[in-house]
Amino acid sequence: MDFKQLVFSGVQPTGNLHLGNYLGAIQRFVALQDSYDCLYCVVDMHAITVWQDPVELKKQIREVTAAFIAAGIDPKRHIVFNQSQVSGHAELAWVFNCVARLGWLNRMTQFKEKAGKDRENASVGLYAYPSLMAADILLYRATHVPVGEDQKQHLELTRDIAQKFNNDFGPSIAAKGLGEVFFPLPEPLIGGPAARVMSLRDGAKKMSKSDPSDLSRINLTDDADTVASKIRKAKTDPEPLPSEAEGLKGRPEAENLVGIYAALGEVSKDKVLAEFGGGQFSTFKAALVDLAVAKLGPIGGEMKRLVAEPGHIDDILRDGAARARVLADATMSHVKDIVGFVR
Ligand code: AQP
Repeated sequence: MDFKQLVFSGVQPTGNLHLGNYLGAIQRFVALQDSYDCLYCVVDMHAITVWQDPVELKKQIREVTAAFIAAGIDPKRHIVFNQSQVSGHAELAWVFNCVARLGWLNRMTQFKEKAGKDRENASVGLYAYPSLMAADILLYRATHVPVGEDQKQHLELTRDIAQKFNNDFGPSIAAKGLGEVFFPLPEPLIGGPAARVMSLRDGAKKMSKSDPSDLSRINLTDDADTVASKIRKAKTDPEPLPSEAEGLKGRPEAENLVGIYAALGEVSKDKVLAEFGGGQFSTFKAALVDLAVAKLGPIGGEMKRLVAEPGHIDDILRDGAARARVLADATMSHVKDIVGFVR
């Protein structure tokens, strides 16, 4: 069956939006706007799978929305909204909790990392997070999902859930005249030189909102001096930069900084190394500071301006949610019929 090409992706309002979120996700959301109809969601229901202060959560929902708009997402041409305003996400997640198998969820590495040693004390929501993520995407029968490398496994699970739903309910889907399959198997859009941006302090750890060290990440709202100081302090190794990307193997910190430069400058790593290969890190870092400040400065400035007008952001979210609800309600009516609920 041919599905309408549609992009869906989300970002959690869990504070400290950083360069990894920008290069792995938001910058790519912006680029997809000309080729697809897009839904970009502030996934606040995912955020509460770990404790969030209610006052802070509201601020962070508005901050992620501001980042979307400041980066160049057009909320009139596309749909920008927060998840909790569209009840279909929770409804479909429940159906998917009954489709997904315990064994599948047991394999999810993100749960293991986030729950850590205190697994017994993790929320049920954190465990069931991938079912809700599948619901986010499939509620709109989205075909393409731009995400960072860390979300690859969850995307695979989304495809497994879609496939099992299509198989389990195949006769019911056909009996309702809905074709052979109801849900598409969405394609992850992962790639580019910064699909996994690493911590500036440790090339083996991904850059993350929850890293206790602020020096590990560049926040989108950091001012120019802070960006410069974090890049200057970023961990490197004693060798000069290689002349080709191949030479970055086994040098995670160097590879990370070159990848960041390439993604910000929208060029290949080889092109970056053609310019900086053989040189010292200090020269390269100075150029990276200039590029990062030129690219991120206007976004951070615009975010600060937008969050000062919360009423305007709330209007954008309400309008987006109303438009998302129309699509979501259509899917949920079919899902309820397919599953056999009376409505
Ligand atoms: N380091 C990263 N490199 C590339 N992409 C990244 N993403 C996150 N970190 C990196 C991508 O950003 C999008 C939004 O992520 P999220 O906020 O929904 O959740 P996350 O992946 O859990 O982000 P964090 O920063 O690591 O948060 P914490 O510390 O709370 O776990 C996704 O597309 C993600 O792939």
